[in-house]
Amino acid sequence: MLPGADSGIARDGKVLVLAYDHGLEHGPVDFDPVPETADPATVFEYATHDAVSAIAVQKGIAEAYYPSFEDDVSLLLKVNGTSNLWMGEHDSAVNCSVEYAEELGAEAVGFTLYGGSNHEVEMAEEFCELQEAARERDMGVVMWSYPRGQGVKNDTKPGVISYASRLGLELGADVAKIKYPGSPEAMAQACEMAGEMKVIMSGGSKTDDRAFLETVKSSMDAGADGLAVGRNVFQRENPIEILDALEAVIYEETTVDEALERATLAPADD
Ligand code: FBP
Repeated sequence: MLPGADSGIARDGKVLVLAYDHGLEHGPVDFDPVPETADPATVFEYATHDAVSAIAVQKGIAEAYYPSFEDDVSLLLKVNGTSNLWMGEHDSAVNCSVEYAEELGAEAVGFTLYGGSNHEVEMAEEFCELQEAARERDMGVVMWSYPRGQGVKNDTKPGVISYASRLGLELGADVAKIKYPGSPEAMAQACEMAGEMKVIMSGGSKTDDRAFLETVKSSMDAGADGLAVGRNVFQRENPIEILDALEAVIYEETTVDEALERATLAPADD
C-alpha cells in the first residue's frame, strides 16, 4: 500500500470526494441550478453525509467554513486551480502551500496536473515539491490527472486515460482522479496501470440518476476505488438521495436498481 493511501480521506479503503472548487474552476454559473449552493455552508452540510469521505475545496473556502465542520468532515485541500477566465494553454496556479493546508486541518492535498500541456514540465515540478512536503507530514496526495493541451486531441480516449492514471503512480500520488474513458474495459485498463495507487472516477456534468450511477458502478466493477463528484450531487434538488445511492453502490457494492430503490425509500434527512 502507498504511504498516504488511507490517510483520512478514505472509508473502508474507498473514497467519495465531494468536490466543491467549481466557483474557481467554472465560476458562479455552476450554482445556477440550485442557487443555495453558492453558499459553501450548504455544500459542507451535504459533506456530513456518511457517504462522503472528504470534501475538496480551495483555501479561501476552507479558511472560512471548515472550522464549523471539522468534527464531521475530512478536508482535502485543493492547492492549485485556475479560473475559466484564463484563456491560455492549460495551466493551474499554486494557491496554497502544503504547510498551510496542514494548518487548516487538511488530511490530504489535491493537485491538478495537465499532462500534455505546454506547462506540463513546470506543473510536474510543482507536484514534486508538494508530494514530498505531504510525505513529510503524513498527508495524502490526490492528483486530478487531466491530460489536456495542444498535444491531446481527445481527453477521454482509453490510451490517454490509462496514461493519466499511470502519471499519478509514477509521480507518487496516493489517489488519481481520472475521467471515465467510455467503457468498463478501458476503465479496467486505467486501473491496471495504476498499480497500488487508488483510482477515482471524475463525476462530470450533471446527468440523470440512473445514467450517472451506472457509470459509477461500471467504474467500481472495473477496479476503481471510488469517485470525486461535484455537479452530480450539488446540482440536484435532492442531493441526499443521490448520496444515499452512491453509498450503496460504492461501499456496499449493490446493484444500481437496489441503490435507486434504497435512495427513494430513505427519509430525506437521513
Ligand atoms: P464534477 O463532478 O462537477 O465534474 O467535479 C469534479 C471536478 O474535477 C472539480 O473538482 C472541478 O472543479 C471540475 O471537475 C473540473 O471540471 P472540468 O475541468 O472537466 O471542466
